[in-house]
This record gives sequence, C-alpha cells and structure tokens, in this order.
Amino acid sequence: MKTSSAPGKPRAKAILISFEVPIREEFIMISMQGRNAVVFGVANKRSIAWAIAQRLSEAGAKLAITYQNERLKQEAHDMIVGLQGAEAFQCDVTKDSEIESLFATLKERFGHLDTLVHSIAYAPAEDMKADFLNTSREGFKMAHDISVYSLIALARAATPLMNNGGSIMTLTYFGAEKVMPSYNVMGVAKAALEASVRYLAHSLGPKQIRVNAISAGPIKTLAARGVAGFTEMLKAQADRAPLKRNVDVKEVADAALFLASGLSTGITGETIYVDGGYNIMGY
Ligand code: 0WD
Repeated sequence: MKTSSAPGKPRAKAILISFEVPIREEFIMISMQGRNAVVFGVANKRSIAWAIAQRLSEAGAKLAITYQNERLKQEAHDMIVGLQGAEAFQCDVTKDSEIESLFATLKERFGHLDTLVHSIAYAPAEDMKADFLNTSREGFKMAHDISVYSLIALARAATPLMNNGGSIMTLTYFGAEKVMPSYNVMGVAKAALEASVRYLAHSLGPKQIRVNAISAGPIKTLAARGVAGFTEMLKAQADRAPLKRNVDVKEVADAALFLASGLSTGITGETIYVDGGYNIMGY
C-alpha cells in the first residue's frame, strides 16, 4: 500500500496493513534507558522470559537474567551473556538462600531495581496428566510453591531495591479461569497466582510498586510441551479468537515492555490478556 504526501511536507511513513503480521514499529519508541530489570525463567531461546528480556534490552534496560540450575546453565548462560546489557545468574526459586544471595548481588551491581519479570511455572507431569480428582498432595504443593509462592518471595526480596517505585509482572494462562483439559493443577495454581497479583498490588501500591499479570495465549515452549493436547489448544485458539490466529511471543514481550515502562503507571493488580481476544468468546 502506498501513501502520498503534499509537496514540501515530510512523507508519511507507509503503514502496511496485514492480517497476519501485526504492526510493531511504533513500540520501538518506548525507552528503558537508565532502568534496571531482573528477569526470571529463561530455559532456552523459546522461553517467553527470553523474548521479554530481548525486548527490554532493545529498549535500553540493564538486565539481570536468571536460569534455574546447572542443567539449564549451558544453554541459558551463553545466550544471556550475548545479549546487550545483560548478566546471567543462577537462581532456583524454591531456595530462599539463592533468592537472598541473588538480591544481595543485584543490590551491589544495580543499586536499585525498576522491573521484575516472573516467568516461572512447574507442576509434576503425572499431576498434569492425571484426572484432576487424583492430584497428589506433593504435586499440588510443588506446583503452588514454584508457580505461585515464588512470586511473593521474589516481590518481597525486590521491594527494598525498588525505592523509586517499580513494576513487577508475572505470566499466567486462561486455564486459571476456565477448565482446560490437562492443565489441571496448573490451572488452580494460576488462579492462586492471579489472586496473589491482586494482593501484592494492594500490599505494594503505597510504595508505587505495581504488580500485574499477562495472560498469554498458548505458545510453543518447553513448558508447553508438558501440556497434553497442546496442539489442539493452539488450533482452538486460532479458530475461536477474534484475531483468528495464535499470538507471537513478541506480542507478549511488547505487553511486558508496556507494563515495565512509564506508559502504564496507573495500572496495577490487573490481568492483561495477550491472547488475540480468545478470553472474550462465549463459544
Ligand atoms: O503457552 C505457553 N507457553 C504459556 C506460558 C501460556 C501462558 C502462560 N505461560 C506461562 C507459563 O505458565 C510460565 O509461568 O509463561 C511462563 C513461562 O513459561 P514458558 O516460557 O512457556 O516455558 P519455559 O521456557 O519452560 O519456562 C518456564 C521455566 C522453566 O522451564 P522448565 O521447562 O525447565 O521447567 O520456569 C523455570 C524453568 O526455567 N523454572 C524455575 N526457575 C527457577 N526456579 C523453577 C525453579 N524452581 N522451576 C521452573
């Protein structure tokens, strides 16, 4: 599509309208220069956390990016240190000592923190596959410890460093609200996560620290592989969502940049959907 402009006036930038490729260029203007962020949950290059880290880095943020353990170190570490303005750290969020030592290091390195991204979830495969009625006590505890309590623990550790206010965000899924076969205990954990976002928003609001969740549509990642019937979920999403397609991980990262930026200072306690509108549909 061509645009025309009057002689002597600067030519308007052509905007391509496409039903498949979203218009993205205008988001580049959001600047995170001078801001420090910590991103949790990079397992590999497909991780949502990795797309968010890349977006924050492009916008100029200084980044600490964490991976869980030695097993993930090989792949995650090299990727992270190759990213502009990023340092890699190991942190298993089930270990208070690792959280404490990470934040002590962040205090030394950054002084203050502006953004925290929590992109972590886990439930034992047996518990996700089983009939929900048969959820084990151990699986229930583990899913809630790793996928929910970790947000509270990380928010508490970050608060003293967010002395100019800040933005905390987590990743959730629609299975928190409606039954998704084979999401099971993770759906219950996501419901608790979304409620925790609201309670944390209330707790941290007086310090101008905002807490929000992004509810993403299904995206092929390592975690997604643990969900039986994931391909059908992708298809149902694309068929039923108003946008008639799946979401791209970059669209989730754009929403994360918005939540991290000064463009969202009035928003807290919310679950923001990046799902092509799937959640509004009644059939
Ligand atoms: O369709 C999807 N992929 C969606 C994901 C749709 C909507 C929401 N989400 C959520 C997930 O539930 C999760 O909260 O997004 C978040 C990120 O998930 P992801 O990017 O899809 O998956 P992945 O790349 O696997 O990252 C999750 C990572 C873990 O990966 P693995 O697969 O190794 O369990 O969470 C991390 C780990 O790197 N993680 C931990 N990090 C620190 N300490 C721990 C832990 N104890 N346990 C898991």
